[in-house]
Amino acid sequence: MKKKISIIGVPMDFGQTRRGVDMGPSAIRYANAVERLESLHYEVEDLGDIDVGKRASVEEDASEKLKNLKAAAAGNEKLALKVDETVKEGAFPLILGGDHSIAIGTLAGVAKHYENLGVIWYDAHGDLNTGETSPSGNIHGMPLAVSLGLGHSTLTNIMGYSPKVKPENIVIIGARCLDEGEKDLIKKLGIKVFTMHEIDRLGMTKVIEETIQYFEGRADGVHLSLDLDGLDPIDAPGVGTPVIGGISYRESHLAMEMLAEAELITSAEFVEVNPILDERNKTAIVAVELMGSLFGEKLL
Ligand code: 4U7
Ligand code: MN
Ligand code: MN
Ligand code: MN
Repeated sequence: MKKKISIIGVPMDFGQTRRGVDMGPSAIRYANAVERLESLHYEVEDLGDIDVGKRASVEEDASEKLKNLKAAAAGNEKLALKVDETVKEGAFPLILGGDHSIAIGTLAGVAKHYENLGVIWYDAHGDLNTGETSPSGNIHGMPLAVSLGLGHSTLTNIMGYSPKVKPENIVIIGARCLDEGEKDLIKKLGIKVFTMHEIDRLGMTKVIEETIQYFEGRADGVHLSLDLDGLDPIDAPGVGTPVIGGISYRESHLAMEMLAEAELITSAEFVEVNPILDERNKTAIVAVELMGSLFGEKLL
């Protein structure tokens, strides 16, 4: 019997300023996520959406550099508890975003179950900013730093422990837009990054082979945090912070298929799908197709 998959929607848009990403979970469900996974003979339970509460008041927002800090923290606390429950139950947590700030809650809920949780950060960005380095104050640019224990304590202390992940257990894939502070942090902590340069140069096959090898004997579980803006905006236009020159649809499929074959991934999230910015739900459809590959779908 295949492992049960528990789907958790997180209609969060507090981590950035463009509206619409809160509808990401609906768009992904509308693209038949549940049916797709069921067709692969998984037992799928859709737990519905986390109630992320209300956006911060204008006053609260103005008093803090991190935009919507309290609201984002509260939503992530709830998400963390729900994710924790699903892991305890022995199910595979599959989280649908929502902006990428939700990785704070996902990782808080997952990481306490592992000694050495590995993280694949599939993204155009590093999401390694803190209040000090962030050019925008948007929390969706901070979740990886927060999970390393860096940044505002309201975020780093979610679920009452910190850090959630160790720098040597992280692999970033697809980076092509890094802020200066993020570059410094990557160098200082020695975080493994496959930028677009390495993907072009080595090819996705080698990148994923090296990633799998890297986690062998190092991680006792691996979380995949897939920001749809890791893909090229031609293939995934419905995202708030698109960056040209990204990973192709085919390369992404290959990556997911190889991860499925290696049976490496123990939890996953698909984030930053914004149906208002999308073209006929294309980005949500791509997300669901990649989910299919990640869970072992094959043509023949
Ligand atoms: B995403 C940015 F300045 N680095 O911090 C920032 F370029 O979750 C973008 O990866 C963050 O989509 C993008 O605001 C966050 C910016
Ligand atoms: Mn991104
Ligand atoms: Mn991101
Ligand atoms: Mn984005």
